[in-house]
Amino acid sequence: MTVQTQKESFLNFVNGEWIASSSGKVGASINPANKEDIVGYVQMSTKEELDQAVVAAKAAQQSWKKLSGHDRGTYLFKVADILESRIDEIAECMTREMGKTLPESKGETARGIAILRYYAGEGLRKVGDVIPSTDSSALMFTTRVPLGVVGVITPWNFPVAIPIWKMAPALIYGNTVVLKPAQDTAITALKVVECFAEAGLPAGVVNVVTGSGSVIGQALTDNPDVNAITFTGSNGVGKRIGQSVLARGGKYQLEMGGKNPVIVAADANLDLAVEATISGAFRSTGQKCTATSRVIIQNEIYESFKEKLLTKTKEIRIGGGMIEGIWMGPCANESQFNTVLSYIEKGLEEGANLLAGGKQLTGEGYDNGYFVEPTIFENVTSDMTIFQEEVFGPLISLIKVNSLEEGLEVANDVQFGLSASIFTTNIQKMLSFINEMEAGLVRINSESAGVELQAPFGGMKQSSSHSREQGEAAKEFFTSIKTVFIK
Ligand code: TAP
Repeated sequence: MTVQTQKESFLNFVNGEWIASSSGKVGASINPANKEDIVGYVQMSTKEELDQAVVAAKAAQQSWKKLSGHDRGTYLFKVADILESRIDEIAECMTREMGKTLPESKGETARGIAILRYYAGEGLRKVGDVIPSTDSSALMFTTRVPLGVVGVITPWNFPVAIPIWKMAPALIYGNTVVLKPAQDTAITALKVVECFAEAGLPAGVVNVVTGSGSVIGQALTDNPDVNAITFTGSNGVGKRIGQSVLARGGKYQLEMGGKNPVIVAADANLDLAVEATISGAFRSTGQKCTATSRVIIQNEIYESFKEKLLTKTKEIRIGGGMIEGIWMGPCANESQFNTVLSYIEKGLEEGANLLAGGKQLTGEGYDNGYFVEPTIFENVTSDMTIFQEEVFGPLISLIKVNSLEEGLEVANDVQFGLSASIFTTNIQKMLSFINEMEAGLVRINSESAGVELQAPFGGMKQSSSHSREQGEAAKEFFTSIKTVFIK
């Protein structure tokens, strides 16, 4: 994001008002499919504005927590309706800011609407249990109370769904929110907050402050009045946030990277496995934390799988996400684009064999954007960088194995454990995979990417702070349990 001084820009939302930053500086949000297209400008805010937002959220929480779950849910239903009425506009903004194709952006926005409705309904569901006391004349039960002010720090890859899947549960359980969205897709996130504003939530309940992670994200993390931080993003940033919040006694939740494997067993339906590998690896240009990045194939079917995969990969239509029929867009920003190219370089240097792609796309429709070919390596070993590190781009590694046991060993031989899938028709292999795979999400005969909003989501190992988001699991993070004893 380039910093400039510009008056016409999107504003912060603090204490129910849209305000400019005192810095007088704004950052331009650039379309990664066409660098000449500036989507708009957002505030490069200072710590001062962030602190104001926290003060507003803290004050508003006192009355917000006193509303019934039903009443808070009524607001969320309203936000969902407003977002639904703006789905085309917000999806277009997302495609321009982030690069994913328009159908994907619409799908993500529809998902945001469904999440809002799911948590609106949570306002009427149970929040505790009756536990038998040893004292027969007493009543003992648990209830749940809000944490207070929740700081929400989000990445650029799902600029509608991730802020919503954090804010909606935070709000329904009686917390107030200060959102710090990724600068690269801040306009899309601001449009989501406009929906909350239009729904008439009381001032201070939802606030958003844009600016760089190192200034605004850090200030949110360090503010002692922020009772909890929920973060999705890279491992490096996540771990630093966790340490800071822990040091001041706050609660935190970190959802971070993945290096997700797909195992293709000898008995797999190969057409299904190929289709799911391509979708898991290259949709959203590989920029999903659950994207497939390692494909582990039993040797009996290695050559036929590879041939089918290469044929299908050649059919992928790449271009600007607004163009009809385009299946894969650009990398979301310049830094991601350079990262992907440097991992390709690393793969070649370390001796992997390039089977497809490997280059920046050039020519008409490509020269102004961050387009990289879908890239496939083979002869990749576990000591190579592209085997171990998250690329977050359209790059996969093929690895040949002799058995399912070896496949599982290879699949688990990384520091991450977010999602994994297997293609097999054998129930015994499915069960071994379910039992042995070290991942928070295991999928059978389905791509590694894919999360349902009513089910818990999160990773093992270095992929998360071992908490879960979404579905009922969100209650664990966004509330505290209070045990009540009445005599
Ligand atoms: P990050 O660079 O970690 O950024 C994530 C957020 O943290 C952004 O809002 C960023 O702000 C902010 N931030 C940066 N430095 C900060 C600091 N010192 N203190 C507080 N906040 C700070 O990640 P990204 O590049 O946006 O996203 C890609 C990564 O997210 C990938 O590694 C991917 O695996 C991960 N991801 C994980 C999941 C799940 S659910 N596990 C889902 C999606 C993405 P600015 O961008 O404005 O600087």
